[in-house]
Amino acid sequence: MTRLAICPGSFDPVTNGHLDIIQRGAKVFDQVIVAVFNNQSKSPLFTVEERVQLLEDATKDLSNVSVDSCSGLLMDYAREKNAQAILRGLRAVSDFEYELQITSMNRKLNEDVETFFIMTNNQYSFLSSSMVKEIAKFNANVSDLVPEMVEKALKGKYSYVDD
Ligand code: COD
Repeated sequence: MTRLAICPGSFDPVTNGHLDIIQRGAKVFDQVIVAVFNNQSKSPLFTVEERVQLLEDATKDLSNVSVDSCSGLLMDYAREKNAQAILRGLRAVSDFEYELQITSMNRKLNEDVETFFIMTNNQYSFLSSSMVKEIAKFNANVSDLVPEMVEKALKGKYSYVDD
């Protein structure tokens, strides 16, 4: 049986923290689908298409990882794909409550899909897409926080020029 995990998120934009989780998940599962959800409540900076493209570029060397976009319920998507697992990252205690809520709701919607958590690498425990956007807006260096394509895309969004 092929073990398929879905790694869902907003990925607005993908960071090295997300990639760490995706890479480690890809070592354990046969196949990983990174699913970009359009979470309107978060007022995204990047369109879903842009987020998918950045993720595709960032994961191009991982042969068992693919990227997709979806709307609707995660558990409906998991059922449609015949996935056995959901893959999420945990950074700090502050993530726990939110993750517990999502996981409990998802389990109520579909008992057959297990959620697996991967503890983030310490080096990325402070890293979030929102923080990256906030500092990129003020032209701070984000090169060790995000893949190169994302750094370029952020520069494009905030339209500042290199010195
Ligand atoms: N290190 C490690 N992991 C990280 C890091 C980091 N630095 N940063 C983020 N992560 C992890 C997050 O913990 C998460 O597991 C994943 O990476 C994606 O993060 P985000 O922030 O891009 O994604 P979220 O939390 O906005 O995703 C929310 C969902 C889209 C999964 C959620 O809203 C959802 O399931 N929506 C679909 C509707 C649905 O089914 N709702 C019912 C369940 S509530």
